[in-house]
Amino acid sequence: MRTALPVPKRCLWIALALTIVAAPVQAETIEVTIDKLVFSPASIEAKVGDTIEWVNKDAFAHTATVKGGWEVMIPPKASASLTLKTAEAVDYFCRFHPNMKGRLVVWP
Ligand SMILES: [Cu+2]
Repeated sequence: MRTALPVPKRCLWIALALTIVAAPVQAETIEVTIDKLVFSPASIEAKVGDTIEWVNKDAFAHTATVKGGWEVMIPPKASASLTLKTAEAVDYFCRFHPNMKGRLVVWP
């Protein structure tokens, strides 16, 4: 009966190193543009630790507001960001223009 050839230890270390390099756990910044009273994209998915950046191209202020939750004020012609700390699925809106709606799903 034959036995499997032993894999040299060095190969295992190289394989391990490649795995670490190939799959970095890295926070991302996800951009949401606000233009003419519309969040774009309207629906986004992210992970805990990621940052959402809202870029307001309009000449007036908006907010990203979650009822009973967080609120981010986005000044005119400026941007504002929020780093996600909780896994949740929420609908948000602008408190000044309630027809402006967005959805955010945050994965753990
Ligand atoms: Cu608004």
